[in-house]
Amino acid sequence: AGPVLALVGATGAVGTVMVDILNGRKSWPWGEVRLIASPRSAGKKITVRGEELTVLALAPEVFDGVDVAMFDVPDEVSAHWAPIAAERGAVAVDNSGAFRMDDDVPLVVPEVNNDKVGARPRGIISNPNCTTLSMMASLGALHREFELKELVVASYQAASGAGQDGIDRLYAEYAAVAGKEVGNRAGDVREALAAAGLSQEDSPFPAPLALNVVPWAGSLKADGWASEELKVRNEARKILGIPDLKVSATCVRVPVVTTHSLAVHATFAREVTVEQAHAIFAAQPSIVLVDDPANGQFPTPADVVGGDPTYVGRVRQALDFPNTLDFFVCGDNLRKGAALNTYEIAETIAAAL
Ligand code: 11C
Repeated sequence: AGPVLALVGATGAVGTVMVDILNGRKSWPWGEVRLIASPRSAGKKITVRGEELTVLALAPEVFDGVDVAMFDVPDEVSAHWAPIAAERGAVAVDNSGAFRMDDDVPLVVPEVNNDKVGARPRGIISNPNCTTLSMMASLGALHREFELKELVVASYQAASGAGQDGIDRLYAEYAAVAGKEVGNRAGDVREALAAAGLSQEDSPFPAPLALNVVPWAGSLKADGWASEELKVRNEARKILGIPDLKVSATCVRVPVVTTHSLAVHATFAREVTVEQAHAIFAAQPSIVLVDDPANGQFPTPADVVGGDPTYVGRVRQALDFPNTLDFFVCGDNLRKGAALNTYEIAETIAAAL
């Protein structure tokens, strides 16, 4: 028959992309798939590889007989249910932030540290934050050759990082400003949104996102840092295995539906040329190098969304910083940034069963 795969959060923004990934996979090791969601979504029908499945309500018994349970749900749901799945014999692969920094939970990006999948004393493996993930394949590949020492990044994060609510809000804001000449006077975008009945308090973002950029993602932490910025720092250190990596991140939300981008400024122990970096990126199966600015060729979210690889371009040797590269990365935050990486971990586990 083959192992049993469960997907918890099957009806959410990431869960929906996960179903798409399951349907598109060429090789298929699984004998059974169980789709699981909150009682509110239970009973829905979703087709997986030609078979119509009924979404099951989250309950301890649904994990009986499951080999790998993928969780695409909020932190508090994972915190409660992933250990229950593990107790019932499944390996939980969790896309939330609930366990990522726990010493006894591996945090895995297959291109970088797939060797950590086997060491899972709690039966839980974490999937990184989508912003961190979008730059890991490129940084991991460079780190192997040149030893990463310092990392300064600015993110350009899509609305879907905030889930379906974020997508819905961005579309509603676009509709509210469409055809209007706003964005010329402080406050006029807010006024246009209010006139369309969109109150700021109801938004998942702390400021208008249409015709704007918002330097904030996540919750407020000590000394003015946003939780997202600290996740980038802490998760990058753990995945790359560089506990003292110097990291500084500024996370910014932009009016893009899906695909996170990052401007990366990375300093290495050894000199690295653009040609060397190009060769390293081009050799990675999960990276697409798009770097021909003379012909207007560089990665943009609109060209990348819906794809599995991460796209890298604008590779430059920093003029005033030794051993330092600047480059730009785009990755679909719902695919490699979330569902695809989780599924790749699940596949690795299945291969070893
Ligand atoms: C965002 N990266 O774009 C966040 C969403 O830790 O998994 C994912 C949060 C997380 O808002």
